[in-house]
Amino acid sequence: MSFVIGTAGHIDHGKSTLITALTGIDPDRLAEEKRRGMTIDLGFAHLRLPSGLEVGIVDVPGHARFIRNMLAGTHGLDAVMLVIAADEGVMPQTREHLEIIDLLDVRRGVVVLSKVDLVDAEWLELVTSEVKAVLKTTSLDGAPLIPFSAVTGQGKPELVATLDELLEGAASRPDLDRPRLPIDRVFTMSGFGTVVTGTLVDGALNVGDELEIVPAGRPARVRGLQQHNRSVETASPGSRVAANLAGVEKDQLARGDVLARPKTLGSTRRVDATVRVLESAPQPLAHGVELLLHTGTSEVGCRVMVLDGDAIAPGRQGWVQLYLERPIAAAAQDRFILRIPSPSATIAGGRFVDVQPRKHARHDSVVRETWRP
Ligand SMILES: Nc1nc2c(ncn2[C@@H]2O[C@H](COP(=O)(O)OP(=O)(O)OP(=O)(O)O)[C@@H](O)[C@H]2O)c(=O)[nH]1
Ligand SMILES: [Mg+2]
Repeated sequence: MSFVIGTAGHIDHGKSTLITALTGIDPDRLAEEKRRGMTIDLGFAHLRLPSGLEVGIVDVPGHARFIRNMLAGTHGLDAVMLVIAADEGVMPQTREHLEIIDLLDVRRGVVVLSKVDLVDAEWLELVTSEVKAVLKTTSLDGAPLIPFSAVTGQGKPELVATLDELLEGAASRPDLDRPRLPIDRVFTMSGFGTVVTGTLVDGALNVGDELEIVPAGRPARVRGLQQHNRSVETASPGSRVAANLAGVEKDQLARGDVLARPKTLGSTRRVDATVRVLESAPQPLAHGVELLLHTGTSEVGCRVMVLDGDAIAPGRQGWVQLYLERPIAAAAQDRFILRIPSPSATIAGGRFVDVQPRKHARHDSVVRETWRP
């Protein structure tokens, strides 16, 4: 059994430093990241917890400009570590990442109050109550808060024990015998060729599997598999996977593509979905608006058709049909986020209900009647 934990939180609050403190692995691998001292793209590490459980860790950037990378790293998470610097407290991307976690319905999480070496007890108390209040209306309400310092090591044993407790009751990801690997990284390794990485869901992958790249429809064969830097014959759902592929070049693949068994995963340009608009949304979700849709590791422009009314107000839920700019791999029940491209803001999120729907007329009563819970 293996699980995937992600980080979340505002820029410079200590996410990557925390991962290094926990695992000994620096998740910032790009030269530009090292030079600028900030995360730009996703980083990966792994950890064996005291229980023996192996977890993959995904580190995300906090900078608002790289939110699309954060979104690609936040699919398939079993738990999240929301990192909030004790000296700064709740900041804009603390809130935005928390909203995304909430919309994606990640329910297991821990808040790491980092940099506690920089504050006194009185200040820590103030920040703690601020954080508890902000969590209240989200899926992380009541999550444990752990004061932590990468400088003194304070909080590290408690955090590791808490991660074990969070995952103790977690069921492993379902094996639907329909493996999907939404790709988050593509690179070449000399002597091996094309390698892709991702968080595997819905089924296992085996060395030798003949797969299809969706939506392009191109075939690829699994030449080798790695989990946590070890070669394996089979990778199980719910784990971080690196797959060495034969029959496909690096430039024929990109983040957002999905590896699946041939003809098991459709691609689509139209989806029916249920959405919830954020209380903090800068505008209602209006009929006809053009937004960015993020699901799995993919990002695509879309036009929103509101099916019950002209707009869905902040804080409300409703039904929509989304028209996508280009086909993406999608399955019913997949979660997604909708963002306003400019000025960039998260507005809503939800779940696909039907990924091969017919075109609906406005105010289509059939939709409402068949979908109302
Ligand atoms: N004093 C102190 N400094 C810390 C601690 N953790 C991180 N820092 C410092 O805070 C700065 C930012 O840390 P990072 O780990 O890069 O922060 P981040 O959240 O990964 O930032 P982004 O990836 O850009 O969002 C670095 O200079 C760290 O050395 C801590 O516990 N105590
Ligand atoms: Mg970082």
